[in-house]
Amino acid sequence: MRFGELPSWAMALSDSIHDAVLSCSIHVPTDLESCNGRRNELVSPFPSDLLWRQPLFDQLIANLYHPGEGICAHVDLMRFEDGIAIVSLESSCVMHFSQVEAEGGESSSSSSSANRKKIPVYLNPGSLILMSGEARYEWKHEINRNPGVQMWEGHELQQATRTSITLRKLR
Ligand code: AKG
Repeated sequence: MRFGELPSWAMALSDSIHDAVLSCSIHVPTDLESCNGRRNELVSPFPSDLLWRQPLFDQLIANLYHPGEGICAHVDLMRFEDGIAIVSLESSCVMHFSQVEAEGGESSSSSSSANRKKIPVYLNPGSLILMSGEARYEWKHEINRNPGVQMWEGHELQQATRTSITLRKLR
């Protein structure tokens, strides 16, 4: 984990992320619940006010996962600003997103949390996840790599050692 001035390789990675965001817009569903629906909107993957802040990131964590290891569902700490990037390396995996429960709302019952929909996102080596706004604050992310077979669209994922680099900005 590093805070403050990032090592030169991480600065280079941060520059690449900046350039990648500048050069692309993506189609996103207007409603995350309907990922397979047709209602799409063309947007930049990172709001421009975040993209041009200085520095773009000043904190990094590198996580190393052995086969069978993942990370439980969480929203990143509020000590970090909006706008988080995760680069996924070495092994494919599936990251799931699930909506944060409303306090005291209908989702406080155990049956509704069991039924809460999880949105799977396939990450191959080199994938970049950008989280901002609703995705950063209102959705939890997790990687469940239980020992055993992991499937994606009918194909078995070969679990190997996986490394991720998460870049964030301290408040
Ligand atoms: C974290 O470090 O908070 C993460 O969510 C890392 C996720 C990943 O390994 O892709």
